[in-house]
Formats: sequence, structure tokens, C-alpha cells
Amino acid sequence: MKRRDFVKVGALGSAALITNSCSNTSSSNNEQSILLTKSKEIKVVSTWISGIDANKEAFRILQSNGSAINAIEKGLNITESDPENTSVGLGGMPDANGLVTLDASIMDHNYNCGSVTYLQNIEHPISVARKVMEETPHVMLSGKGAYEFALEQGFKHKNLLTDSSLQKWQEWKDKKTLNLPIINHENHDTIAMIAQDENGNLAAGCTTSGWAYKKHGRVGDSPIIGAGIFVDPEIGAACATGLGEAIIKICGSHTIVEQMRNGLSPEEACKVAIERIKKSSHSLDNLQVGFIAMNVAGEVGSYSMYSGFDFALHDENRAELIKSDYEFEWE
Ligand code: SD4
Repeated sequence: MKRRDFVKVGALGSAALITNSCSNTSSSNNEQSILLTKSKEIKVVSTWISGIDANKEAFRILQSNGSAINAIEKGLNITESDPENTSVGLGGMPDANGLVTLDASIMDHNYNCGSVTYLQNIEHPISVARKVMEETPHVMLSGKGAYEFALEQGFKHKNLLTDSSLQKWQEWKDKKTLNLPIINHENHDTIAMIAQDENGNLAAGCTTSGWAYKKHGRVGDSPIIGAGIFVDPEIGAACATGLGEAIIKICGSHTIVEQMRNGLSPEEACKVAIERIKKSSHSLDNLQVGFIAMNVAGEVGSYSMYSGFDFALHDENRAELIKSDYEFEWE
């Protein structure tokens, strides 16, 4: 190696090594990349208050030597079955046509990933996404094909539209002006999660019914690898919640991981992505986006466009909801 620079990383002060293109460690390694020491402390973070219960289940799995990918799937299944969460699975708000259409994605520490979009009548889209990852040569299945695949894999057809969601949709439809509701902290609580297991491996996942009353056929960021979630085995992982259109435009989660590769802390990296959304969006009015990130050293962080975003953290010492730093005060 011709050049070595040692830097400190974040609060954990983990030693990190920056290599450059002169490095002779690998002929294919032409990029600058921070090398972080993997933490072996199990940990889960996820978006919004629903993350508390989901984290609990994910952490239970990690504690019994489970893998990060199992923790993600089983943790997110909890939120998918919760009829009180109106942005995910059962009880999720329908699209403009009154149909509950679901998006989900999952990714492990080996770049394996799977996702489903526009999936209907299946309670656990995250588990179908995992099947896509493990049982097919594909990354993404959509709509009818995703549904048929789910049935083939043994998932059961289920009506996910609860009386309460149906009633709200009916009231919305009965209004003369069919405005889309604002995506702010009051009307969305999509869950995205990152877990680290005892081997230091990371995995991430996201599951949602998307933007309430969205145009029929609309797909958000959540099932798009690089936008809704991303995991790099040597660097870390990131996930998104909020207005998917703004997140897709900047490949939000991938952007964050690349910023961490350059040596930024998870929070600094999330902030860069929010700044990029500021540049790339025509209007920031009511444009809420929240990112969470974790690097392989176990350091976590978040950042959102507006106040009101929080994330749940569960490790050996605590299970708590943490308020995210943000760009603008929500008025
Ligand atoms: C979407 N990102 O479909 C999702 C919405 C969301 O909490 O996060 N809601 O655009």
C-alpha cells in the first residue's frame, strides 16, 4: 500500500483506514473507502414509534443468536399485522381506488436483496420479498405476479382493508376535492429497519402501504433498492421514510451509504441526503423525509427534513424512541 491515513470515526471513535486508488490491496479497488471495525453488539433501529414493538421482536431474535436478516423479517412482521398502523400491511390506507397495495424490500450483508411492489391481499410483504430474494433469480416482483408467487410460496389471501381504513377512504372520496394528504409525521408511519447481529452482519428492510390515496398503480421508494433501503457489507446501511418521490430522485439510502464510505458519521450522511433533496425538489412545502443509518461499527444516526421524525433504538442497554435532528421546524 502506497498511502495510509488513519482517521477517527464518530462517537465510537473506531479506528478507520482510508485507502486510495494507489492501494495495492486489490486491483479492482479503485475507490476511496473507509474501513470500519465491525461491532459485535447486537442492535436494531427502525422508523417511528411502531419501531418500538418491531424492534423488540427483532432484538429477541438477535439475542437467541438469530441472523440480522431473520430479525428484520420477523420484526417487520409485527408491524405488518398491526391494524392500528395505517401505513403498513393490515389496516394500511388504500390507494385512490380503495385498494390496499403494498411495497416492501429486504437486503442482507452480501448484496442479496428482494422486493415486491403493488402487492395486494398478502399480510406479510416483507416475507414475500425475502422469498423473492432467496427462491428466485430476480430482485423485484410486482402486482399480480408477486401475488401469484406469494400464493405459490404458501402465503394466504387476506383482506387487508379494515373497516376504519375503508371509512376514512370513503370520507376522502366523498369530498369534492380529492387532494392527496400531506406526508407529515401525523399521517405516515412506514416502518424501515436496520439490524446488526452477533457476527457484525447488517441487514435492512422496509414495508409499507405507501402514500395514502396515492394514484392507482403508484409505487414509492420503499421497494426500490438504493432508494428505500441499502446495505453495504463493509460500510453500513440506510433506510428511508417519507415522500417516496423525493427519495427515489436522489437514490436516498445508497447516497447515505456512499457518504459513510467517505468517512461521514451516519447522521452526517443522512444530512447530506436531506440537503440533496432540498436541491432536487421543486417545493419543500410539507415535504417530509426521514432517514436512519447505521455503520458496521454500530454507530447510528438519523436526519429529517422537518421536525417530528423519530426512530426507535434497541440494544443491550436501552429500548427507546429518539427524536431526529432536522432541517426545518414543522409549523
Ligand atoms: C412511500 N416512503 O410510499 C413511503 C411512504 C412513507 O410513512 O414512508 N410513509 O413513499
